[in-house]
Amino acid sequence: MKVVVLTGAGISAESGLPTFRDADGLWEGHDPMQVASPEAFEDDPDLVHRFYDARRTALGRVQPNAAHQALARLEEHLGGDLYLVTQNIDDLHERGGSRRVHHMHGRLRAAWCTVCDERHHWEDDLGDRPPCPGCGAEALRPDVVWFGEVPYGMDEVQRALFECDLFVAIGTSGLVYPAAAFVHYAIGAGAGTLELNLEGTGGDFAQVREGPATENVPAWVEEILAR
Ligand code: BV8
Repeated sequence: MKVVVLTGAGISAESGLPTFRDADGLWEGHDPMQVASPEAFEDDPDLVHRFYDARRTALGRVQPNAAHQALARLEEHLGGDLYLVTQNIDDLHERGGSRRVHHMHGRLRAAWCTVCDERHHWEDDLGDRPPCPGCGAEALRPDVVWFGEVPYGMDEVQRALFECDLFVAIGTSGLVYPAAAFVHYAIGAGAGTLELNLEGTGGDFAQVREGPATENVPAWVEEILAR
């Protein structure tokens, strides 16, 4: 059985990382377009660096949770029949044991040089304009996909969706495209669809299970492993 799993901020919420839209969410006080768009970076790079430097620091203080760890067990069991794509820029899937994770919106612990186009693993701040380790230019930006930018590896994602038998969305509000359209690609491919979320988002899923990810995801994975 070929399975595609899409995750969003909700899977990392119980690790202590705020989501975007929940009450005290990341967008609280920030208009997303003010901190997550190339125009914003052009207008006020200090504000944008402060936003991502703070998230990179917070990421250093949290650990993966039972939902991340359960998906790593599912990868062990399904091997290449599992395609895990995340909107999250945190590295909790990898720290939870998943080896193949596609970050369609980029990574917080990576810096991208806008002069030599190289990407570098990065755990420190970028606000103080450190030089690019490759070319020395002070032109590093967070390696994240901002609004209006093309998500990474969409061809590979679309191929996985067209070939899957089951599509599962975990902890995502389904408000940001193209990720929000994946369920429709899967339905178009004749696949089953399942949503695991704190509360249903009203999307076109055949099955919805409400509740915290750290309960619903391990329970669902145990069912697949027991088949
Ligand atoms: C693009 C990186 C062209 C940075 C992010 C069509 C219609 C309308 C608009 C558009 C459209 N197509 C494009 C657009 C424009 C735009 C868009 O979608 N705008 C929205 C606002 C309407 N999209 C773009 O600009 C995209 N680019 O389209 O390029 C293109 C497209 C395809 C092919 C070629 C070219 C780029 C979008 C990427 C922007 N970057 N992140 C950063 O992280 O700072 S988006 C960012 O917001 C996240 O990555 C994520 O994608 C989104 C947040 O959503 P979620 O992860 O779902 O989080 P949220 O807080 O909303 O929800 C959390 C959910 O979890 C809730 O449902 C909650 O109930 C649940 N939950 C909470 N706790 C728990 C839980 N569930 C379980 N357990 C818990 N404990």
